Amino acid sequence: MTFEVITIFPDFFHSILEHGLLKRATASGQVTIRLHDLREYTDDRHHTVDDRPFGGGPGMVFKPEPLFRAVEALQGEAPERSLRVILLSPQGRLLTQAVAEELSHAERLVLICGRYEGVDERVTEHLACDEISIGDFVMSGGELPAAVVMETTIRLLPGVLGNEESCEQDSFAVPAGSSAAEAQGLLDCPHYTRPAEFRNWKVPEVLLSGDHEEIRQWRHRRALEKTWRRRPDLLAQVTLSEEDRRWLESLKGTEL
Ligand code: 9D3
Repeated sequence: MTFEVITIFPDFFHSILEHGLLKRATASGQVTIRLHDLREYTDDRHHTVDDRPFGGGPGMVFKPEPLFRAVEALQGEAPERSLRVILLSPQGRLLTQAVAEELSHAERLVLICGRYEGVDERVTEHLACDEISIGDFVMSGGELPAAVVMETTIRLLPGVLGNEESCEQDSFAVPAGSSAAEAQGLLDCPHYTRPAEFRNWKVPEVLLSGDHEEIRQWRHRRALEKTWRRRPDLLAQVTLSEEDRRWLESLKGTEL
């Protein structure tokens, strides 16, 4: 899989590409991440990438020409490999695990990182296939969001987390790096490690019991409880068993 990142701050990505998952995925050759400096696709002396908005108002807008030229140059390099062009923007559809899953099937993704007040709408309409936001908060550009999209997508690729053998037909298979709760669409249960007592705070007895069935049930209930309290929106998408329902019923009236 290849990511083509178009940005005015290519250096921004160097440190994240040299650590953890992104480093491993690129070093092993499973993923190629190429950084393209938008200024190299300008044709004026000052390498101008932005201009004042028509109609007036504050701030600057990315000009269309350098972005079109950059994407067309990439397409020209390998015309047989189809490009999926994504604009990172606050107006995009929200990045979710399902969106990342969808992107992980692409062969070659172009990520356009905007800056300033925005990008000329003709880029959105006629160059990008897709517009993605990472959440309802204001950032100052698309670089961190692009890194988030790459990280989320790359960890789903077969083999990247060492989970080649986990087979998709097995609906109980939990992908490497995710918990049983996460696989069911729940928030995770609490985790503890040694010491069993720290500053008078004790680890729940059941986790020290060695009773695996009890532990499984405790974890599942804690995951359900946390999801119910904090993210009831997630609970609406989960299929609950009769026992789950009874457990949640027993929590009602215990709102913290
Ligand atoms: C404060 C300016 N905003 C109102 C006029 C518009 C605006 C333009 C450009 C707000 C943010 C940005 C820069 N952000 C991104 O390019 C961006 C982003 C984000 O801010 N939040 C979540 N996901 C994304 S993806 C790209």
